[in-house]
Amino acid sequence: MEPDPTPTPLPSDALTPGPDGHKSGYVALVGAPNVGKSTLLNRWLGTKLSIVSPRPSTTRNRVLGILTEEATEDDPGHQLVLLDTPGVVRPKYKLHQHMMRDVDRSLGDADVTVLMADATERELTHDARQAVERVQMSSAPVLLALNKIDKLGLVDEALPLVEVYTEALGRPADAVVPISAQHGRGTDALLELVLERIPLGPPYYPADQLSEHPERFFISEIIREAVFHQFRDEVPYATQVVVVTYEERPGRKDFVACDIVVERDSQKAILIGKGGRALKRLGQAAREEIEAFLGRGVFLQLFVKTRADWRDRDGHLREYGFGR
Ligand SMILES: Nc1nc2c(ncn2[C@@H]2O[C@H](COP(=O)(O)OP(=O)(O)OP(=O)(O)O)[C@@H](O)[C@H]2O)c(=O)[nH]1
Ligand SMILES: [Mg+2]
Repeated sequence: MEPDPTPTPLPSDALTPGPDGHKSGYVALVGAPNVGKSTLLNRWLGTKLSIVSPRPSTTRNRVLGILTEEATEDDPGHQLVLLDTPGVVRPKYKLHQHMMRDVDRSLGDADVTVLMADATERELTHDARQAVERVQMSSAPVLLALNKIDKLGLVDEALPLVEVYTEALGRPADAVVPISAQHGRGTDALLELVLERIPLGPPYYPADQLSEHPERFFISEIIREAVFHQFRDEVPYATQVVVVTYEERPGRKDFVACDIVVERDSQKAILIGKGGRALKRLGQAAREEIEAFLGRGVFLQLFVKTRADWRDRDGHLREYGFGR
């Protein structure tokens, strides 16, 4: 049997409206690859929802996380729908075009945009400039988050970068906040500034809902993350993971079978490794993460397949969920 996907949002009138003063809205996290968008999403949610790796272009979809603060006597409560997005790049493959569509879609939905930058940089990289250009097309307030300040001796070292961004944006950001998403510095202050700009409104989702993607999505992402950590060069970029079977079995571990798709037989050989050892190690690492995420035991089966140039083939991209 197919486990139920996480429920989709209820129409807001099906939910009890929040008391006066309740706020709700969408927050897009946008920026060049590797600046720490997914790390910030996870930090704010207090849980690992979006995959993270030291290499650029890890995130390939918009990843939605729901941050709910229920009303109390002193606080009317709020619900922020956080949208982690793929790092902005100049599209090289059709896959990238789909990724950039997710960025623009998120910017279109945003009540507030958090434009993230790497505070250790002194000028705009090409990708960062592209990110600014996309952000300029949205009318939402823009908060500039200078991330990775833990790598700076003094926060002031990031000041020249603020000027660079002001010039590129054509105006000052609504606020500039130095943060360390990894260590949790400045992230509460940034959240407060976001919340100040979120409109009044009822919650969109039930209070206990964390996301709206099906469990299958997170399973494939966890395996992709493990590939990013275990393999180098082009392999992680040429890899897509498809959950082929997902069965809950009463009294037994869940059964999950996945295809790991790569573009060339040489990449397939690398993923499998001598005597299947690399694939075994990958399966072990991914299974542990999946079990921690699902909170139950999993029997994981991985198959490696070659689909030439899937990143540029419409049929394959559709099959893997891009372009819907
Ligand atoms: N030192 C330091 N490293 C950070 C911080 N935030 C994120 N990182 C690291 O930066 C790398 C990229 O982080 P991600 O969160 O995957 O970045 P991203 O912006 O989502 O990247 P893409 O999905 O590729 O666009 C990872 O190795 C993180 O651990 C930070 O505040 N300080
Ligand atoms: Mg990311």
